[in-house]
Amino acid sequence: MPAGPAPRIQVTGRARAGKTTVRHALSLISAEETSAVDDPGRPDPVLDADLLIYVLPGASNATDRRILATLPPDRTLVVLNKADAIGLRWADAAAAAENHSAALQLTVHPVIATLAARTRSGTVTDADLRTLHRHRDHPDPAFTLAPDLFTAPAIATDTADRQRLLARWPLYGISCALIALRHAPTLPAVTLLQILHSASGIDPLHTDLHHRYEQAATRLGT
Ligand SMILES: Nc1nc2c(ncn2[C@@H]2O[C@H](COP(=O)(O)OP(=O)(O)OP(=O)(O)O)[C@@H](O)[C@H]2O)c(=O)[nH]1
Ligand SMILES: [Mg+2]
Repeated sequence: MPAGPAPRIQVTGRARAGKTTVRHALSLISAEETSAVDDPGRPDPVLDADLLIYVLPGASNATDRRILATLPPDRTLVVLNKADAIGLRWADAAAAAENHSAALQLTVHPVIATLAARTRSGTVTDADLRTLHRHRDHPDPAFTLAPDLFTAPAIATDTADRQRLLARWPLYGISCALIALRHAPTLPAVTLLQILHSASGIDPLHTDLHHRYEQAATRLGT
């Protein structure tokens, strides 16, 4: 490791973009979450850290583009968060991230921070697995489109189990797990957890962050 102070990291973006969730998903205990860049009552936060993580909530607007244009490209990572809400499948989120990368001239990583925050600290329990298996061959594909459809009492008698599952896992993760178990019913819990972790998109972001962190540390140490 290079000598010198540890690089400072700021996590920024609009209100409710997912700054806190992204920070947890990356286990960035020491990173600072700034005030929202679109808070009308406050001046823009001072973005002067060694490394900046800019969180977009599934889309960018004029405020995002205005701020991003002022940030140093070599110190800025852009997260296209809430990728589960972009289009119908992961490919749609990946395409949206590529479009944002081209428009912003910055690398943009599609991520589902809520799922990544769960997979990094959680486990798939036996109870989770039992509930998932019970619904793995559910005939109605719309079942996992909305929380109230997933927990509808009319579906089966295990409403409380489905509510418990939904309290533990974001709906996108449940949907991925059901598809995985439908194709491979004998999947063990640890493998299912790995699949969900991969599905969150967090690993490429984490790798890029690690790389940028090393570069920032080198800059500080020299
Ligand atoms: N669908 C979806 N929702 C998400 C995701 N990440 C965060 N959210 C939700 O977005 C809302 C805001 O998340 P936070 O992490 O609190 O966002 P924030 O930018 O820290 O919000 P403020 O600090 O209040 O500005 C919460 O309801 C999260 O559960 C995601 O990947 N997908
Ligand atoms: Mg927050």
